Amino acid sequence: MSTVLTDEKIPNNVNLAGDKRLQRALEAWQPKFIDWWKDMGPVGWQERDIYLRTAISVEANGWAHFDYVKMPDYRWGIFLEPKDPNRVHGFGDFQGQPVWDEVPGEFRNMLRRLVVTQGDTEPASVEQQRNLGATAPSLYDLRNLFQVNVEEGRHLWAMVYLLHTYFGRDGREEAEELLQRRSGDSDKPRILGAFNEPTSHWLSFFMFTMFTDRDGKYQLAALAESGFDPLARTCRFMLTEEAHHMFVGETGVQRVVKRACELMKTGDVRAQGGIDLPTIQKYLNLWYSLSLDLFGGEVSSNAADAFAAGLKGRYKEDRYEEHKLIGSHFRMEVLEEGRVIEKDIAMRNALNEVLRTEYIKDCQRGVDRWNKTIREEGIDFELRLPDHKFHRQIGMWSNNRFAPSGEMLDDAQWNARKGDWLPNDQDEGFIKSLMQPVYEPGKMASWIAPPAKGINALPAEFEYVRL
Ligand code: BYC
Ligand code: FE
Ligand code: FE
Repeated sequence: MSTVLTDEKIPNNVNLAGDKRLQRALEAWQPKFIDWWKDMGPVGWQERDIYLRTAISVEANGWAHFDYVKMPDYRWGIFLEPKDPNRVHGFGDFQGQPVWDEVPGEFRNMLRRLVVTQGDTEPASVEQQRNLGATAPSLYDLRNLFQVNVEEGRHLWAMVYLLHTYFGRDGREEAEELLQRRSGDSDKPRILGAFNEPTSHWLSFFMFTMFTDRDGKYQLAALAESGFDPLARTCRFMLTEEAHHMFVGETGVQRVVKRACELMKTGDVRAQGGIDLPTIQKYLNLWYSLSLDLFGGEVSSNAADAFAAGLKGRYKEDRYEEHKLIGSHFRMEVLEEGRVIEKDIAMRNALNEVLRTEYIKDCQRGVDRWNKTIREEGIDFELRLPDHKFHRQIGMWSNNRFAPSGEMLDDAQWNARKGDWLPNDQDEGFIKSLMQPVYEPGKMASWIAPPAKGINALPAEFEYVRL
């Protein structure tokens, strides 16, 4: 089960060769994926050798292989964690019963919607990032961008495998549509809000991989609990790769912050070609709030239904004692008669908020590490996560205005202040003016500090992309 036949057209550990129909269907989808990759994937660089990691199995040590590869030749494969034959539903109405290897008819639509929504984000992010190769601050960063891109491509494969294998003709149609929607397109946009936002420069890229990929971590973790076993097994392996995406984001921002602090000691940060801390705070506010929206409404019957059906659990269900959640409540902020109050909400309906709350704690840990860097540089400044009600476009808070402090504002107050809290055209113009490519091995752009170490124990001046 865990052996990988890398000489197959589609590397996999699911014995694709043993199911000729499925193999043919996926081999028919493969050239469409490659066409999409060439049309909508990274602009330029497709013919270059990039030092990339490729998943070759699910063995804890040895799952990844590092070597130079041209991106269109990347071996996108299908890898599921090995099956545990004794696994039972860990939560919901079916708790304790054996997990499912087929899709139960009554939950088919709900499950398909979850798989399609998850799948849609993967190519969307590649589309959002496609132009960044023109302005990378170093070869190290350029390589990391492409690493993230090819792995999001593999995550798309993971969801397409589920669609083709378990959802028949509808699944095949959905798999086609995943290659047809386009990030930011007004006619056929990607499904979720944040995945239609432009990621037009590297500061946004780092914020995206810090905050938006972290939504990926939490959503994948919730789906990794699924009683639909193939979904759980595929998400578990995807999480292994996800860790690197968040590393790219967290350390990317940390290096920008470090550089800002260094430049503060010798004069005006912007004048010296750096990104000042207040501007970094604005992009933090933007991408954090966009990413909070990805958890859905605060009170959600969809979330309750998915939990009841055993399809989507909480972050690390094992940490909890009780897994049915009937009669329990979650205390949270709600909007009632125009006022923010605390209230007990039936737990199953509050599960989007429960997951978002875990996510917020994780984001805070990252921000704490950035603040540690600032302190170590001897600078008196603190980056902050804005309140969860700030700048929301989905859910209960989306019809009102809130300051980063959480204070409710009227439209006039909001309009007067929003340029202090979110990037304005000037900020965007300034950041873009800094985005000049640096493609000499080991060299860095003016606005970012070098990484603490290279990739795969290689030195920072390694030629991560061959010119
Ligand atoms: N934008 O009951 P509600 C990743 C819709 S990221 C637009 O409040 P629900 C990655 C919702 O669809 C992880 N629409 O929410 C990261 C529904 O529409 P319908 C991606 C939104 O359903 C970086 C209506 O509002 N994975 O992997 O409980 C790079 C009411 O919905 C949004 C998943 O999302 C939004 N933000 O929860 C690459 C996991 N939010 O049906 C990859 C699968 C809500 O009434 N998805 N709506 O037309 C889910 O679990 C759920 O669909 C959501 C929404 C958590 C997204
Ligand atoms: Fe992903
Ligand atoms: Fe990711």
